[in-house]
Amino acid sequence: MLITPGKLLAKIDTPDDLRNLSQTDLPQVCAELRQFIVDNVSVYGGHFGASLGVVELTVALHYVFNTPDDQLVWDVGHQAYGHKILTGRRDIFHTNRFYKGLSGFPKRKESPYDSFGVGHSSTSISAALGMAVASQLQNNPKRHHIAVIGDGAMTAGLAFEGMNHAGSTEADLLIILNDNCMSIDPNVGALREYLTDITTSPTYNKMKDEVWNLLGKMSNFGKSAQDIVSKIETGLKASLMHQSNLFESLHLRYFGPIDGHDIDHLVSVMNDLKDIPGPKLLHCLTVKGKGYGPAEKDQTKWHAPGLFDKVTGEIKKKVYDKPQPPKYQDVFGHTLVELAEVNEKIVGVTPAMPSGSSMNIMMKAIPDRAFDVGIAEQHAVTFSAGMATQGQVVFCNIYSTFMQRAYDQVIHDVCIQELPVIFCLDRAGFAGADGPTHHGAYDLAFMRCVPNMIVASPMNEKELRNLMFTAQSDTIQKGTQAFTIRYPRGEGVMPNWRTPLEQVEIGKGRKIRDGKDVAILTIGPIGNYAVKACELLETENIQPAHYDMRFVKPLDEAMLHEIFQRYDNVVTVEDGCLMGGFGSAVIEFMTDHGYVARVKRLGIPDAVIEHGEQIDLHRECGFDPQGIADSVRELIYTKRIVTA
Ligand SMILES: Cc1ncc(C[n+]2csc(CCOP(=O)(O)OP(=O)(O)O)c2C)c(N)n1
Repeated sequence: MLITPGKLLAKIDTPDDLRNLSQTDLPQVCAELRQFIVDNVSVYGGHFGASLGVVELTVALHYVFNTPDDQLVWDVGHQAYGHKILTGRRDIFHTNRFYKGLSGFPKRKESPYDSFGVGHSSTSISAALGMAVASQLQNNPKRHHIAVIGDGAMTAGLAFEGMNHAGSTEADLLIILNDNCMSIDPNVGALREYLTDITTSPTYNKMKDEVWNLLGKMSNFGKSAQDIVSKIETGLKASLMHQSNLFESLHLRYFGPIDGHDIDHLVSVMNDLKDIPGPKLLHCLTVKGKGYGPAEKDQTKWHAPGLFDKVTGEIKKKVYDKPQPPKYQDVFGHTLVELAEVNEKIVGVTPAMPSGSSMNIMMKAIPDRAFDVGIAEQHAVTFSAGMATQGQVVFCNIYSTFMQRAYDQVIHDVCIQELPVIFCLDRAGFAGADGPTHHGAYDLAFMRCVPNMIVASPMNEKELRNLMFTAQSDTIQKGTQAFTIRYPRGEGVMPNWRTPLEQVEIGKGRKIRDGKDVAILTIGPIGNYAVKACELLETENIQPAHYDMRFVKPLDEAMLHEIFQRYDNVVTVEDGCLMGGFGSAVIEFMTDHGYVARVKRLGIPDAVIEHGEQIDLHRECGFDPQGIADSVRELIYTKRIVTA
């Protein structure tokens, strides 16, 4: 179903077309853009509320600035649908997030208007500052550089690192703080309180009006922008602002807060700011989900709602005639509460993903022992380490991809200090439609090489529960090792998943089936594909054995001895990078113990794998059930190369 754009939007093929319109047309453009996003996302899915909230900002930015020469960097990028639609991708927008279609995030390869690839938060200030400094070095003083960052993304250390540096430069950098008081869940922490204070403080608002009056006079009297700015600084902002405005203290000129939905005002303010040199911040107040009632009301649910009926606002849910397996994240959330009710030392930590990780279940059930620390993965890990030093049993849940940010903390603050923090890595393996910025491809490789770290992945819900149960037990908590449990996005395989909790022996795998022609070794839920592959192969009279190794570290050495003594053909399967991952660990074992076998490793190759349904990506990489079966056949039927 093709979505028809409104009259004005239909004529905007590039921002030049937008810039050729009269300013009085812009409210209409905004209305049509908003409608186009609603029409598309309701039918094809994707992120929703964030893009609706920045419609006016998007139109104003492309109207005022000379994109793509001026560099516009979106933080996270989940709010950039309007930007994509205005920058030549309107007619293929229905492919957004589909396999081989448009990326759900700005991506440098996709368009010259996507000045920086994003997906992880809080990169925009550093990236735009880098661009601004490069423009200075290249003697290009006319180019503008704009970072659009949400109040959620602003909570990360990286954003502050960028501002700290920016404030010491004369770079032409405009930071637009898109303040909607929301992360995916309600934003948390002292910064949020601070932003609310500025927004509601009569002193600030009076000052803001005076600042804008002066800026208004700038054009009337034709004074140079620099003069005006220094007047503002000395006259109005000097004492109070410098002392108490966070951004001013970092030497960023602070403007706002202004209504981020008033397109006329946005255009005139941005035009004024173009003439003000140096690093500056414009604080815009917006509403996530703006213009679509249900999304304004329940902003977390409408962050990425799935398909919905745009007229009734009803989110479409698949209907099944029998009970379905739960999502792994929900098994985590419920099991955590079950464990925490018995073990009072248990605490939960999430960096800004209460609903995404289902930590919200514990936040609701036992609020004083579950912490959302904001988008701050590094802090989440070190904070967990700190609690572990005091004997708390910490479940720190971080998406595999976001854990990449906290690697030093894992090594330095947890493992070197022998602290038994439990890391639950959600969205491990291919993340699906979110694409390469979100794939949890590297965790097995980067976790297994760290000393004092156990690395496991459950093949199903029961295994996840048992691993969690084991990790919080005294066996682990009185020891010196951290414990990583990684599991994927989406549903498991067991509708009846509330199984009794049982201790798992560390480093012990499970033989799923015996065989004679080949041994298939798997780690995690991808093992369920191997089960299907074995069924396929059996019909062809091939007898595969299947081992769910359960632990990548420590490996089940007894099991591996058995495997290499009995099988000449071995296939390893992992939903993770081949380099340094599970298959590599198996080969290391093989050579270390002098075994010789033909080993085929299946997993994610040394390439950026784009977005798509998980199964499409598994197929692309050759480890869907068919791909596993193909590899087994190839291994068995290809003649062994014997060197003399
Ligand atoms: C490093 C990192 N951690 C977590 C996320 C997951 N995430 C995506 S959007 C988002 C909320 C961002 O909030 P904000 O910046 O205020 O933007 P809004 O959605 O409110 O427009 C989060 C936590 C991420 N993209 N990157």
